[in-house]
Parts: sequence; C-alpha cells; structure tokens
Amino acid sequence: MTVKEKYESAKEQYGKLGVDTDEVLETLKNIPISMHCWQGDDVIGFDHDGPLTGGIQTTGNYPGKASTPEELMADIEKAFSLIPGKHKVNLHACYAIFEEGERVDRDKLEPKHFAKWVEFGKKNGIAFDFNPTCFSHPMAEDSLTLSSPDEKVRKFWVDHCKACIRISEYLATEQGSPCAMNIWIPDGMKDVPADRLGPRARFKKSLDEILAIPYDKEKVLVCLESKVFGIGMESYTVGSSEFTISYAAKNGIISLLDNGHYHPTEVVSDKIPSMLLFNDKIALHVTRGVRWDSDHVVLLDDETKEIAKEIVRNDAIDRVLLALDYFDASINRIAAWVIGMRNMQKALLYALLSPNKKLKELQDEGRFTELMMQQEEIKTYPFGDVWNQFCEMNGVPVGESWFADVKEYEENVLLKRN
Ligand code: RNT
Ligand code: ZN
Repeated sequence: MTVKEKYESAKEQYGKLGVDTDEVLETLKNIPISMHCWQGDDVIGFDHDGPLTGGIQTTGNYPGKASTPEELMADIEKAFSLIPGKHKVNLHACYAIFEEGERVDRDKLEPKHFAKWVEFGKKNGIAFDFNPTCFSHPMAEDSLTLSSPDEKVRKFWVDHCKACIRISEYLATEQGSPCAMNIWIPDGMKDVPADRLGPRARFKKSLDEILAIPYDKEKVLVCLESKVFGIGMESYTVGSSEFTISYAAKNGIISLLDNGHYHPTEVVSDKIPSMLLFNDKIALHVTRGVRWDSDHVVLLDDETKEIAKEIVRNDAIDRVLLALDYFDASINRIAAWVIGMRNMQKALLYALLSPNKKLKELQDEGRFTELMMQQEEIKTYPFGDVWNQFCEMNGVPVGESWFADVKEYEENVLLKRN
C-alpha cells in the first residue's frame, strides 16, 4: 500500500472518532517551531574562542560541528530540508557575524552584525527569534550578569540586552513578523547565600532599565526564562520561577517556561493551562532533562505529548511561542535537530488527532472508565500513517528515509571539516 492509501484508511478510522485528519494536517502545517541554532555548534557562536559557561554544558565530541557562519547556515538548510512545514530559527547574540578585522563587544552589537542572517533568512523564507547571550564571556566569569553587585558588570549586560532589543526589532522589521527575544541569565550561587533579595532587586532594576528603551512591542516579544539551578549555581538562582512569572505579569512581557528548569517531578504540561488563564501569550523551551537539566534531544515521550495536548486542546496554538532548547554534542548534530523537531511535530499531531472534545465530555460527566479506555485505545490508532502522509505532502522524506540523507551529508561535508 502506498503512503496515500494507508492514509485514507487511517482517515476513515479517525473519522469514526470525529477527527477530521485533513483539517489536522492543515493545522499542523501552520504551527511554526523555533529551531535553536545552538544545537549546530554546541552553544559556542562566532564572537569568542572560550568555553561554554553559565552553568550549562554540552557533552560529547561528535565530528563535524559547524564553526563558521557558512557551515552553520548550510547545516540549518540541510536540517530544514528534512523537517516538514515552515519554521523559525532561534539565534543567540553570540552568533553575530563580523566583517573581516572588525569585532565589537556584546554591549556594542548592532543590527548590521546580523545582516548576513537576514540575507540567509530571506533566501530561505526563514524568520528569526533572538536571545541576549549573558554567558561565555569574560564579564560573566563568576556567573553574575544582570544581578551583579559590580555596577560596571551590571551596566555592561544591561547595554547588551538593550542592543539585543534593537537587533530583535531589526529582525522583525526585515522579516515582516514578530521576533521573540528571550532573556535568560545564569546568575546564581554555588553555596548558601547571605542575601537572596539583593541580587533579585538588582535583576529587577536591570530589567526595568532594559525595557525602558523605546521599542515596538508588536515587533519585539520580550520573554523572560526562569531556572531552578545551574552547574555551579546549585544553591540559589536569581531568576527563579516566582521571580520571572511575577516580573513578566507585572511588566507586560512574556513568561518563558523551559521544561528542564523545574524540580524533577514538576511538569510544565500542568503549568500551561494555569499560565493560559492569566496570560495572553506564553513561551516554551521544549527540552528533555535526564535526571537533571541535561538538555537531551526531544523525544516523542509522555511529557512532550502532554505539553502538546495542553497547547492544542486549549486552543492555544497562536498563544504559545514554541521553541526547542537542547544541545547534544555526542551524536550527529543535524540528526539531533531533525529528530527533535520532528518529534515536537509528532507530539502536536498526536494531540490534534485526539478526540479532545469527546474526552473532555467524558471527564465532565464523570465517565472515568470510558475515559481511560478511550485514551488508551487511541494510542494504537494508525498515527504513523497520518504522520507519513504529512511528510509526503510537505515534500520531506517519509519514515527513517531522511537518515540516509544525513549520513551522506556527514560523509561528504561534515567529516571533511577540520
Ligand atoms: C539555560 C537556558 C537557556 C539556554 C539557551 C542557550 O539553562 O535553558 O535557554 O539553554 O539560551
Ligand atoms: Zn532554555
């Protein structure tokens, strides 16, 4: 049977549940995911030669990592050729591209340092999101940035974030659509603090200063990401969940929830509906923590599926800014992108293919036996046949056939890099 024939049969089965698969495929096609450029080069960027700092870490030494803008762009193009639909690229400030002999520090970055990315985006029909890079820098050596008691350091990072707002606005203008700009700082303490309030007060002051610059709020969607701990910051994190959610709510910016940034039994899927009740928009970093915030590649696991369900069944597709955030240096980096992106899409597809209205009714009517039965039976519906049809319709390889393409690229391109 062809992909199409299998799809027709699946369509009939889902139809009996009241799910219109054609409609589902159209919806899925229009859900953009922001693909993090930093999976391509182990979160290094082009503006420094130092290590990755800030309490985050990549492990592994798989060959072929991108180390120039040209290489990273080529790798992104390759990944996108294997991912169905139209997506965004999430850039970090450290991916600035300088002219030969030119180099400015992060507090002096300008839109022109991202002109090559804009050119790349226009050529490929890709829009961008953006992030200040408050780590991997001499001014962030002790992992204190926007909360630093050293006024010189604090001001440097305030200026950096202001520059990033201007760059985000430039990106939005050039691409003709909003740019989400996410602020995350590593700031924290290895050991028991003597003052938990002071650093948070300084962080608050810094954010106030950053957001005070004039910018177009329709174009730049400023987000603020929380964290529970980082390596070397085990005892105290300045940008805690309470801090970021409160700050965002009070100041009209967007809360960003990274599902690696909570205590291990706390799940982001359960937070989404609460956040949706009180916020016009929320932002997500979908990742996979294994025992800690390890940033493993996103799989089609239960929590990824639950996150997708909370977006889909609460009609929040347009209210959730969806981005991925992981960095695995131990496997082929393009495959890591493709697997994670396709898995996020599969999770969304799975949610779209659920008879959500019917399941909700069963819950409200207290018919819990039937609810359990139905939720479990759906698991063996021909989901894969619908997914394959989606890939075929969108002109990307079906099933595992994309991997041969990645292997060929590895052979011909990645392994030839030094
Ligand atoms: C770190 C945060 C942050 C970074 C990226 C590179 O724990 O999740 O989002 O991973 O900005
Ligand atoms: Zn994150």
